[in-house]
Amino acid sequence: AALDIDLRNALATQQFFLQFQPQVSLLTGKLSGAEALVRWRCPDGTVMPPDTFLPYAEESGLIAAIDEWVLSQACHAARRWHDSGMRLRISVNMSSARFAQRHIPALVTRVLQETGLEPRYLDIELTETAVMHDIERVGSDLASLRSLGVSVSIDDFGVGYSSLRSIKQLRADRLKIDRDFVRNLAVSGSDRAILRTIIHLGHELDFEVVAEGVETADQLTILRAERCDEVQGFLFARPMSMPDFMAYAQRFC
Ligand code: G
Ligand code: G
Ligand code: NA
Repeated sequence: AALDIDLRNALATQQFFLQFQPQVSLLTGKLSGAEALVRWRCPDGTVMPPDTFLPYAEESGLIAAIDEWVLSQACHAARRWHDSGMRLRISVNMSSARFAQRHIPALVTRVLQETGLEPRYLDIELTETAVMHDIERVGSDLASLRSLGVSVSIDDFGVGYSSLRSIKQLRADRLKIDRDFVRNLAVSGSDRAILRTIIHLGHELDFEVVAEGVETADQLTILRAERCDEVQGFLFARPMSMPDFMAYAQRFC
């Protein structure tokens, strides 16, 4: 309960902030966008990663307000990139709890209007587990988002509970391969076989495939050879502040 009050206060007093981690296209070699990642700067100055506080926010229901704040801030940030000539996409995480409330398409419509961001530059990330948990309801919201022109990515793909049969029901644009499959890529033949299979299956079903947690040049070489579309990870950059990301993007372009 104490943490609940802290989180409410944190939201009210702007203690949350976003960092941005680049996503790079292996097709063009260019920056395609960034994932927005929320952090909490506590009054004592320590910065808390999302894993430490989002579960509590989900329990108390405050996650809805946090995700809304993140979405709005992230779209404002992308709008600023566009105003400086950088046509980059922003990826925003949405919790499953938020989706369960069914107002996501309306919220996204409102935030796009407020920020003037073109819909195709917004990507909504939802975990595989969240989608599969309630494929009927979530699926119809995903379809609504896509009809707005917003893209949808299935996050942490491969560690959830999708059966091969249910994958074709996923109404999404991208699969983000969980970093569990990337970690041992260069040393494990079976991990490489799984990764290759996910990429092939994804392409056959018209998904783009993104790999996260790319840390080494060897991993990148393999991902390129296996025709992965996009990569994200410490090899390129850690999540960065807005000014650092803009400087990075200007150097990259
Ligand atoms: O940034 P970091 O790697 O510590 O993030 C850990 C996890 O927290 C990520 O897997 C990500 O999905 C989740 N996360 C980060 N930012 C947000 C956010 O703004 N909203 C939601 N719902 N989840 C987030
Ligand atoms: O699952 P999701 O895409 O939301 O995860 C993003 C999280 O992963 C961020 O919190 C980020 O800090 C972390 N992350 C990003 N790149 C790497 C990486 O190359 N290695 C590791 N270990 N973590 C990463
Ligand atoms: Na994510």
